[in-house]
Amino acid sequence: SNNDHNSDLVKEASKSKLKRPPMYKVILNNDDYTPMDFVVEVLLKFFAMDLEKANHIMFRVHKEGKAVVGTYSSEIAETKVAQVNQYSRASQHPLLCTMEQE
Ligand code: TYC
Repeated sequence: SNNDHNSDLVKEASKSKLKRPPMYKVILNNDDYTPMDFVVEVLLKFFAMDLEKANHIMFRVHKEGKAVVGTYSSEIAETKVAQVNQYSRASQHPLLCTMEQE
């Protein structure tokens, strides 16, 4: 329609200014060694979940191999990944947190 053409032109004219920043999924990965209680502790400590949600996400990772725990800007996602991996290594667990662009 005419109006669709108009909004395409408006979008085209303002492409570089109005593009939203990329968002990143923060992912928790399963392993055979990290205790379930530690994973729940991490989800409570770094992702502001309640105990019920933390248990649900932990079991999803355990059964399916990985799960998205949150979606953030690049800066926040990088900080979450670094915090979780540093805390896990300091606690001598192999728990791995990663990120990928949405
Ligand atoms: N698979 C682990 C176990 O059986 C538990 C676990 C869950 C580990 C989630 C990592 O991200 C993880 N102890």
